[in-house]
Amino acid sequence: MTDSQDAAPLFQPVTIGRYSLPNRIAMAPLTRSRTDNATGVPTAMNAEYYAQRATAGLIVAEATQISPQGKGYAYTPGIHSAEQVAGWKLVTDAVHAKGGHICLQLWHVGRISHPDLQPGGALPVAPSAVKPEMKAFTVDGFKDIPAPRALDVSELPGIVEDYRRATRNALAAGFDMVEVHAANGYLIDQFLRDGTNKRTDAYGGSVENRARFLFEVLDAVVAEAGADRVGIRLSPLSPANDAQESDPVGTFSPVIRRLNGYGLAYLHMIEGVTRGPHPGFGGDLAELRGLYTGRYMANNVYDRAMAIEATANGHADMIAFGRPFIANPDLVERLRIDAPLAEPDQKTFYGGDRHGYTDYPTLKQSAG
Ligand code: 8OZ
Repeated sequence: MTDSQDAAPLFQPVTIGRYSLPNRIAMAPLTRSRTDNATGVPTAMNAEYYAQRATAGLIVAEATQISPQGKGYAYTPGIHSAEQVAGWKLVTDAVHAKGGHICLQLWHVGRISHPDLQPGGALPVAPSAVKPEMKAFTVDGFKDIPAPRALDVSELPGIVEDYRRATRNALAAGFDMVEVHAANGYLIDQFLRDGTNKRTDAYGGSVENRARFLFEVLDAVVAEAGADRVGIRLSPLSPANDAQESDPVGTFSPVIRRLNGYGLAYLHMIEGVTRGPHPGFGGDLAELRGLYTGRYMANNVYDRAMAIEATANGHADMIAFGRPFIANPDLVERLRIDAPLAEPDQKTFYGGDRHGYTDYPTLKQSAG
C-alpha cells in the first residue's frame, strides 16, 4: 500500500442520493438462489451473508421479484408478500448494525422464465411473443424456455403497480434505496429493444414508445421513494439473455438523456457484454456514458487498477464489483491494502447452503 493509493478517490466518501457513503466500492447485485423456492422469504443466513459484506460503500442486494409473475429462476427472493418483507428486515437490520447501506434491486424477468416458475404454470409474459434461445433454471434443472405470451396493453398498469408496491415494501423492509433492474434482457429491457418488442401500440415502434414502460415504472418507483433513493441499471451494449437490438446507441441515447431529468441517486451501467470482457472506455460506451450528468456507477469485470483509475479520472463515481465480493467479504479492505483476492468456487454460485456463501473468510480470519 502506498499513501497515494490509500488517498485514491475509490477509498474516499461519496454522496449518492441522500446518503453519504464511506467509499466508492459497491457490491453488485448477485443472484445466489438461496431462499426457499415456494416462499421467496430471505433468512438469517442471507442476513449473515450481506452483513459480512457491509463495508461496501453500498450493497445492491440481489435481483428480487416484484410479483410471482416476475420470477424466472428457482430459489430467488421476492418483495411482494408480508413474509418476504419480514425476511428482508433481518437483512437490512444486520447490514445497518454493521454501519452499511443497502439497496434492493427490483426485478421482473418477463420472458426469461418457465411455466414451472410461474403462478398456475402459466406461460411467461413479454412485450411480444418472441421466444428466447435460452434455458431456465428450475428446481428440476435447466429447461428450454417456451415462447412467451404477449402482454395485453390492459395488463401494463398492473405491472407498474407491482413495482410501486415492491418499492413500498422495500422501504418498509428497511432498504435505504431501490434499483430498477432495466438491464440484462429482462422485462424492461425487452420493451426497450427492437428485437424483443414488436408491438404496434403505444409501447412499441419508436424509441419513445419502447421506453414508455420504463418511464412509467420509474415514475411509480420515484413517487414512492423519492428520486434520491432510486437508482437504475442498464446494459445497453449487452446481449445478455438473448437481448436483441439493431441500434443500441440510437435506442439508449434518448433514454439516458431523459434520465438526466429525474435527479436519480445513480445510473448503474453494465459496460459492454455482461460478465465481460470490458469493452474499453472509447466508442459506444464513451458516447453513452458522456450523455449522463448524474452519479454514475460502473460495473463489469473491473479490477483494482481500473477502479482506481476510473474513479480518479471522472469516468465513474462508484464501481460495482460482483464476483469478487463472493469470495472476499472484506473486498474493500483487500483493495485498499492491495492484498490478494480469493477466487470463488463457481459450483456454489447458485443454490445450496452456507457452503460457498457465508464461509469465505476475511483476511483477518484467515490469518487468525
Ligand atoms: C445470473 C443468474 C441469474 C440471474 C442478471 C439477475 O443477469 C441476473 C442473473 C444473473 O441481471
